[in-house]
Amino acid sequence: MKRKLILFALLIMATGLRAQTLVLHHTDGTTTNVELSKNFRMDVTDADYVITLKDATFTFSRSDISYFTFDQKKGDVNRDGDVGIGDIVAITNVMAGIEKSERVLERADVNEDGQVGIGDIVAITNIMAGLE
Ligand SMILES: [Ca+2]
Ligand SMILES: [Ca+2]
Repeated sequence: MKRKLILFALLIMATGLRAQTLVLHHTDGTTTNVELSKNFRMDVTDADYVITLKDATFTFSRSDISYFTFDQKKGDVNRDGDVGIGDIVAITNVMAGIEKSERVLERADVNEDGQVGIGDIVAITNIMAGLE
């Protein structure tokens, strides 16, 4: 069992940085979401932020942007962009003490009760079932 969990942990480490959403907060209070691919770059020119993805380029005027944040789907513990079985495995790894990263621990507390436990797995299954 433990060996299996370690393999899962390695798999999660390999895929954990995949999909993420960059949220651009405009000076007028609106936001734009850009789904980032694994390899993206952002260039800052005198006038613009230029975000280059695998198959697209976005240009935003620097004077229109207040700040950036990264958005994260509730329950997407392993940050692959979806809520699924991999997130349950990630929570199990936290519960087993295999995963100790602060940031993963934070994301693993899906029901926000301050602990990582069976309640978070229930929360994930509820999200998967469309109940939450
Ligand atoms: Ca996930
Ligand atoms: Ca919890």
